[in-house]
Amino acid sequence: MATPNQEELALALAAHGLLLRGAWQPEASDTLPALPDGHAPGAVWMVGVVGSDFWPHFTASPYYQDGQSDPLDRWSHSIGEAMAERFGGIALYPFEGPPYFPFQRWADRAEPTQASAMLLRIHPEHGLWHAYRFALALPQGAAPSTRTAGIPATQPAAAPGPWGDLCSRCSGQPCLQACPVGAYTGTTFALQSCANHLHGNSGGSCMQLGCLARRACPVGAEQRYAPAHAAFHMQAFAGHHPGGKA
Ligand code: B12
Ligand code: SF4
Ligand code: SF4
Repeated sequence: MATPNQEELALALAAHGLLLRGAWQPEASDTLPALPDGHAPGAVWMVGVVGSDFWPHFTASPYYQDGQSDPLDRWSHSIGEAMAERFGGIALYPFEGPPYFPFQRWADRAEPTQASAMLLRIHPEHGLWHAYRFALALPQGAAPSTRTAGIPATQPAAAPGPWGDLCSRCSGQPCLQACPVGAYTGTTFALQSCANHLHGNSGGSCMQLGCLARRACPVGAEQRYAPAHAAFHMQAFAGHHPGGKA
């Protein structure tokens, strides 16, 4: 099996509207599963989306159209498995768990993401408008040429303080003011208050255009999700979190 280079991987993913989001080199403490040949992975490549570029690819797929549950996870899984087989590795998914793989900590080892006041990872260019679909653990030799090599697994995810510098320097921190039910405090997220709002009569704006707090963030604003894409995530989120007692 030929070891893929970064360009090959990026090209294969681009056919699905997916992006290579950098890579990192695992250490024994990462306790990743072994590769099909029994060896430990030599590199883990993060695969995800930025903005809504992948949306037309996904909506054209049978997974979006078949009416079954969790279409985006099933779409991601089908591509992840195909890529893993093609490149002699294994695919690891953010949505399989608990226990979950620490995708946000992995992201910090692969690209310049940092903890935000919204707990999501924020990227200096993409802002909050990005997410991970899977990671590919590949053999030794598939070494990353993007940022990453050698960042230790034990390095704290966020520095300095509770958030990275983007949020610490952000004037007025509008994300913390924008939620109609104050679900974000900067260090916590009140899931049930959010769910109650989404299921109530006044939840329409969040449901149709996406989270008002997330939309208030000025970083990477041009990457905000398209309305149909945002509504899809909100429907999935509300579907998994019924309204009830706060
Ligand atoms: C469970 C889960 C949730 C839960 C709880 C989230 C939580 N913060 O605990 C709920 C249902 C609330 C949730 C909601 C959402 N989630 Co969520 N969620 C997950 C999931 C599946 C597992 C998280 C986990 O437990 N990981 C295991 C731990 C060990 O991993 P970790 O990397 O160390 O992550 C933790 C730390 O980084 C820590 N953390 C993050 N920031 C900070 C900051 C400080 C200072 C500290 C101390 C810790 C800390 O919180 C993380 C979770 O515990 C992840 C996918 C994944 N596998 O990580 C998505 C994930 C975190 N969610 C994601 C998203 C987008 C959302 C939503 C916007 C919904 C949506 N799909 O549109 C909302 C936003 C709510 C919010 N602000 O967190 C994305 C975030 C992408 C990004 N830009 O960072 C992820 C990575 C999924 C993905 N496919 O990309 N989520
Ligand atoms: S609005 Fe400001 S504080 Fe909130 S996530 Fe964006 S940069 Fe961070
Ligand atoms: S989706 Fe709406 S209610 Fe939920 S946290 Fe975002 S702004 Fe608040």
